[in-house]
Amino acid sequence: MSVLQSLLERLSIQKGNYLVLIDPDRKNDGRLDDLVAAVNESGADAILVGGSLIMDGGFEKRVGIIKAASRVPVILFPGASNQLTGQVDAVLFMSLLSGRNPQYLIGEQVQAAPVVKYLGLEVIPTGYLLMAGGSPTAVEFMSSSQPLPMDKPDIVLAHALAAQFLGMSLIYLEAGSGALRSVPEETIRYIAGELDIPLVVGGGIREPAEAAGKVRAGARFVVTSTVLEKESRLSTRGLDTMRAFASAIHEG
Ligand code: 1GP
Repeated sequence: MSVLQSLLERLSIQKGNYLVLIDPDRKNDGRLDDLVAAVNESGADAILVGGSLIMDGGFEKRVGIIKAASRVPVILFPGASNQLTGQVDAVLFMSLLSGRNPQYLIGEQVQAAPVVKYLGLEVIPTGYLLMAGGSPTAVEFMSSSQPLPMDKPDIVLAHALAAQFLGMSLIYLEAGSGALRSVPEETIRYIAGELDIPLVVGGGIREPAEAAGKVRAGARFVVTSTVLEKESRLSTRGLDTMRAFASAIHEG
């Protein structure tokens, strides 16, 4: 069974899936084993790996460490086509549909497609919509694209529907890593009510209760990263945080 199918099947026993995003950049060197051990213990459903910018040549090595230690599926969430690796179970094959930069709409995908085929990776077509989360984000800067206004739900809906009609399997509503404002529940409710495909929501989610609110509003996948990076080494408290997110998201 595919990774996406197995995650979607979990939705018959839980309200939402919890995806822990690990940035395989040098800042996480030395704590990957602890992070993945916490994921394994916490009940989180899958790991996303990727980042907007990798500051050294250790990406592939770190993804290998994550994959070797993980007991849950590892899904690549690439910032660009140069982040492709075979050491994952699937790849979010994304188009940054909120922007109008052809490089991230189709250019990177053309570069990536033959490599993805060669690696034999499971592909999860994903419409990636960057929303204005209150501060300029790494994605916005790196992709030279404008985010969608949070307070214009019809604009967001039009993009989400376009993504669905283009055949995407998922829509990712992204407020940006460390966003001041996460995607509001009313926006999620509005979009989820009109769409036939599952919504992934991430960016700026700091509390388990906030994550549960996203699920009740209609998100089927919730992503966190920054909130877990606060722990310098992943202490018991870090594991407790991850567990609290997992159960809040599962229970909705
Ligand atoms: C970023 O949505 C993710 O792509 C996670 O955001 O780091 O704010 O949790 P945070």
